[in-house]
Amino acid sequence: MPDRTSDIGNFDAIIVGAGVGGLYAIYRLRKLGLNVRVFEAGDGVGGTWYWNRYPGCRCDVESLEYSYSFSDDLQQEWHWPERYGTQPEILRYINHVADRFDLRRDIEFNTRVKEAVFDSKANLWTLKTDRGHVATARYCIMATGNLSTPRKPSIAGLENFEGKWYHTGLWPHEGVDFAGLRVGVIGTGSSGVQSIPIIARQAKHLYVFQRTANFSLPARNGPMPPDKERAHKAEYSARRRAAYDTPFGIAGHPPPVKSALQATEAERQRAYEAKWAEGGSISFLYSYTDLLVNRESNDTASEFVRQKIRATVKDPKTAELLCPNDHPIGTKRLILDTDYYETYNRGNVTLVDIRSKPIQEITPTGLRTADADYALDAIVFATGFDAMTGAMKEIDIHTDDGLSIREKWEGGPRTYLGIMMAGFPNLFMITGPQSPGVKSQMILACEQHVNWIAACLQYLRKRGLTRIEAEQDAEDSWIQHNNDVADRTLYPLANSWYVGANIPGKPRVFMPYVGGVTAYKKKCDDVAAKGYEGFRLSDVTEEQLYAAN
Ligand code: N01
Repeated sequence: MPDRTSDIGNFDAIIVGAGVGGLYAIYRLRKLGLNVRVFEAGDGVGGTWYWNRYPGCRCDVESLEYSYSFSDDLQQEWHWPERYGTQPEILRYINHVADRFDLRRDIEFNTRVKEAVFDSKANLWTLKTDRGHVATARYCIMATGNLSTPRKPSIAGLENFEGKWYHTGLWPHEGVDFAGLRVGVIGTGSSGVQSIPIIARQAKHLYVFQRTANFSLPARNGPMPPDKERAHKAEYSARRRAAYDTPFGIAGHPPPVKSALQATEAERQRAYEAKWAEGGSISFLYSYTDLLVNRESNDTASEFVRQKIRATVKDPKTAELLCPNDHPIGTKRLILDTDYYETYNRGNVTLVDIRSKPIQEITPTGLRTADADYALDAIVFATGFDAMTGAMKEIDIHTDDGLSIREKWEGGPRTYLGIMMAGFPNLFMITGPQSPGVKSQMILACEQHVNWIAACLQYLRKRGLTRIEAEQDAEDSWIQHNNDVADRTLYPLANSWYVGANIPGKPRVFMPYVGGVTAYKKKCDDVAAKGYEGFRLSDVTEEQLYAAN
């Protein structure tokens, strides 16, 4: 373990992050015969599933879909015990993948990359870590994740709090026992909504501090039916291929055929009831063709869910506070829950509206809002992440001519395809901003990017080329296209992390690509087929000669 600067050598590629994307990148790049090294901040693999160990943490995409497709043996032999994987199950699966494909030997754990600098003459990236490593590589692949920079709000007084506090995204590995405690949960996004029912069952009293109500649907989780698993596995390859022909990268949901406004009120109720009973967010949003593009259509679905909340939560005042009214359903990540709304019928749970009565400070013994004091033994921040750009900006990424990511992205992220950026040669991102990653099945998104990058590196090698860089024009038009597509939808109406609204001061820019997985993959494939259209490919020695003359 280096305790001062130590040069650990030169690699063909350095990968930052050993989550789902980073691990698959090791596998693919090794197959090309490349010499890779990975730096990972945690002491284990898994990325988001390594850090988010809060009670109730579970994937909102079904297990048979949310898994790697690159090895048929792997997908056939792995058994998912439930419809939706729990965090421990998914982490066990990722660890299994790391072992089965012998991926750990290239990973440097407990090591956070602090700086990455590109030397344009040597055509090399140099990375420095918090443990003093210095390593160089021709290619650098950022597999740093989209929801990997936890953020808690700066609330005065936290340092004097005598109880314990936690962030859902940085949960203690040994777990937390809330039995007998007065607990406050701040935040009602996916993490809050998943953890609240579990914490409520343990705590003496739970106070939920809600600023904005979110839409949540029942997950209808349950044991995996053996016949479903068998049938799915029998046609796994076809299903994986079919997933690329869907907007969200998830197969098995027949696409809707008409507008919500073409259906009668009674028809709509029947359709929404069926989806509500079935569980799942994609199927619900797939009820009609226009729920995410037409406000009037969306209102019918939003109101259906509000009625469900009113019918579930016994106290009418609490029910009304839980009814989202500031954004169309689906324009923020649609949450899947188990017993979330039911939890507010418990005697030991209180919903506190901090929109009308904001938190003023944390006191040594609890939390003070504009109109009351709450005595608390523990506080849980379920307050989210500096999403999509946070992890990249935490690393000082720059080139030797002075261009830095922090400056380039000052007004919001700028990328070509969410894979590369003009001005940063040989620097790839896995599921970067302006790609559909977070709006799709993440493992499929990671595999698609890694496959694209691997094919690109192979293409370069075959032609004796050593440098690839996005062209400025291509980047500008991709961003314009992203914005045009987003502006045709209802997404920008929500104050979501998709637009950075949860981080004070973050520029309001719509970051994910919402044109759908099918269109996006086609674009990536076309770009490659046209010899990497929109990228400048070169042999650095030619550039050096050019520069020298
Ligand atoms: O974070 P969030 P998350 N004072 O940003 C509130 C994925 N994920 O960790 O809406 C008071 O969604 C904030 O309020 P507001 C999934 O993609 C997936 O829950 O800003 N409250 C909001 O209620 C998800 O979307 C899974 O007004 C403050 C909450 O904190 C993404 O991760 C599970 C506040 C933050 O919600 C992020 O989810 C978990 C403040 N100063 C996560 N600041 C599954 O697969 C923020 N809040 C199921």
